[in-house]
Amino acid sequence: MERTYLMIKPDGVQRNLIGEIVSRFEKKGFTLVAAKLTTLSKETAETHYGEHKERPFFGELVSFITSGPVFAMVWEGNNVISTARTMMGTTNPAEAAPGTIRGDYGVQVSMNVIHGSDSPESAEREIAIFFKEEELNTYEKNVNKWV
Ligand code: DAT
Ligand code: MG
Repeated sequence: MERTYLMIKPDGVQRNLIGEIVSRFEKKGFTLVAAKLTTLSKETAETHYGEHKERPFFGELVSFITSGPVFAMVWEGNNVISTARTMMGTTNPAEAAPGTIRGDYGVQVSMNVIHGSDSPESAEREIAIFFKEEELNTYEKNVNKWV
């Protein structure tokens, strides 16, 4: 069973999309393992987005992601890392397919509503940045055998 780190960015929080986005992953059948509304420090944001530190948009990215609360979540399920990325849509919302979260709600590449881990390695790293082990709820649902 796989886990991923998903984060509704400040634009998604302020546009009242938390419920809508959580609902999509619930309805898909994935299991919520942990969630909290939190405001990132500059240090946490720079660690989380460390792979992009040489990119020209890094400063803008860090300043945006620390500009207001984010909704940090861990979700569990079969193949949840790549399925969540598919449900999110491509990075640039202008090109993201209708029906995806970014395709339905995003407009600008720098404010694209949601973050999702892109590999098992990044999921493990990102979950550890945002949650302590004891905050991760492990529980069984029979439905996990069906979806
Ligand atoms: P993703 O969030 O789809 O994994 P990424 O890891 O390539 O995309 O980039 C991280 C975030 O950085 C992305 O969600 C939004 C921002 N970003 C990416 N490319 C950008 C660009 N060309 N201009 C401004 N912001 C950008
Ligand atoms: Mg990424």
